[in-house]
Amino acid sequence: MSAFQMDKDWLVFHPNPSKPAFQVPRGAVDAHCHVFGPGNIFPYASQRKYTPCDASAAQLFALRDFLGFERNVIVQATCHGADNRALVDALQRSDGRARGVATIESTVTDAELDALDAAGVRGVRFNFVKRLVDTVPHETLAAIAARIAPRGWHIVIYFEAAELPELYDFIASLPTPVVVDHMGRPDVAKPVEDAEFDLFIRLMREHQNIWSKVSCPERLTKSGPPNYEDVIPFARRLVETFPDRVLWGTDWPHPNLKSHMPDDGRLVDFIPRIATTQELQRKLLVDNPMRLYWS
Ligand code: 0GY
Repeated sequence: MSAFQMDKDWLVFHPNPSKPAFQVPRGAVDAHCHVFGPGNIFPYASQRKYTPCDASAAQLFALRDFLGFERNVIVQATCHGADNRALVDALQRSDGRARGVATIESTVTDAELDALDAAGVRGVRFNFVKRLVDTVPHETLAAIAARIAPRGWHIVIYFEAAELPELYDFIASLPTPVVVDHMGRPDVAKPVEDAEFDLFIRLMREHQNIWSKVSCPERLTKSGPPNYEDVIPFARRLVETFPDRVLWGTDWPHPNLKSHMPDDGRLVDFIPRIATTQELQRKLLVDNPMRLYWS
């Protein structure tokens, strides 16, 4: 029994996903997923914008094994604010098979950063999605970036495509590798050659330190499951233009989806449709995440 009541319209992750038809390459990394609570051990943050269902490290690792993945990158979810205890606990239970991306405040001490690093944290997340977080000034984020850069950590950024023009210079100024969540959330109703997505392509072309997750067809689609046809051209364009700077993740347990809950097995079957050769698949699932998180 959780100490928290999940939101009334919360969709719980799929209870029994299907076995993927696509066999991921040996050593594959699910490079975007979360743990939630459990709330009776790791309480949700008071400033959270949603209350999820619990989704434990044990459940995440069971899904990892079921889908055929070897490793996870666990990204701190906004419902835990800057309290990274659930994340750290999951990393410590992973036997070195998970790395983490934390949320930190500018008041964080060096000793706290050391402890996060020892647990397996390799990056911090800057979130600009207004329904998820309160705004943090760019100067504060720049100060955090300066603190983590010497450690060899990187920055994961979450924003929506309409915000990119005003964030462009800030993102371009960051001194570390930068990983953009979910392709910068393009509006997939627009053509893949639209000026909006072109701007994101330009950002990556002009800045070799910027990477993209080609994740979340279930979040971006307007045509819907199970095929997510409308998302394919966007993801393929990134995979084929920047094969060495793309990552893929399930986004389990899929926070804040309202239209449907994906079958995680079918999400894995999406991979060969966006990375159409074995070489592209190996880079996306193994070489790129290993370079960023395990070297
Ligand atoms: C995602 C997407 C979402 C939520 C979060 O940390 C979070 O709360 O990332 C979202 O609601 O779009 O990547 O999990």
